[in-house]
Amino acid sequence: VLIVVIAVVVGLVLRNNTQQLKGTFIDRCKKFNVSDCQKVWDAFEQAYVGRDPCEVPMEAYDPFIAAAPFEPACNRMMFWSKTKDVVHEFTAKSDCFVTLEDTVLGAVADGLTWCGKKGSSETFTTDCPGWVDCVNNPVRSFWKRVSAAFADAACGNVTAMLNGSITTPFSSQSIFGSIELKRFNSTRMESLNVVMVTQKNPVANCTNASLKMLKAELDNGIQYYCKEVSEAQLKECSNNPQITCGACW
Ligand code: N1C
Repeated sequence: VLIVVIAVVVGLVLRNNTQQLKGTFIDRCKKFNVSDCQKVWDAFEQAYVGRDPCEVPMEAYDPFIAAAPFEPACNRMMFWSKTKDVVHEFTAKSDCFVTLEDTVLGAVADGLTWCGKKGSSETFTTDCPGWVDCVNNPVRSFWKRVSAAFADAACGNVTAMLNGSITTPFSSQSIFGSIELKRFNSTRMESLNVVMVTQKNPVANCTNASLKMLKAELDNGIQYYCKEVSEAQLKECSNNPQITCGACW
């Protein structure tokens, strides 16, 4: 028994970064009933392994997009900017809305950090470039590429949650502003419904100047709406799934 225990402990210690990240990735992938998660992992890994971690463009993830099965959920797609926690607290409790992280495309990597190194076949999870250290880092390029795929699929009435507690709820430099909004297409989409999430003393509402830029960037033919919803109201809705889907705002 002791020998087995020692062997297991040594095995765990030797388990390297590649295997840890891969384990998490594959476990999450399997929750989506994907038939070949190894294939999805291989496509993901080839984007950055053996490369300089500042030289991974978003196109490097094209094979990953091709390998990961993804079906759009018309009228239920939820985009967001600077509201990650609020959005997920809200969507976790019901199946009314689907964020990118609720699909296999986003779920496999949510909250993770990874990169490769020139001349190595390993995946590293520490000492990787941060979001702003260089533009073409593996994590940032990943989110750009999967966000583009998610937005390309946007159909029907689409929702976006923005943060009414900051002075500029819409930023053209965010992934929402620079990638997703630009790919919304009026042949598939009816409307964009902005939900401005406010706290007790809102800093911004639907009349905020930054929203003019959003409207200007929106494809002609897509209806634009904006509604202010308090965080308290959102909480109430998510605790009451019947009203969450249809009549929360
Ligand atoms: O730059 P943002 O917001 O506008 O990006 C949010 C936008 C959403 O609509 C998502 O579809 O882009 C997509 N997206 C994610 O799904 C996602 N999950 C985790 C973008 N970024 C995502 N992250 C991490 O959040 C990412 O690693 C980066 O650090 C933030 C970007 O969030 P933001 O600036 O609030």
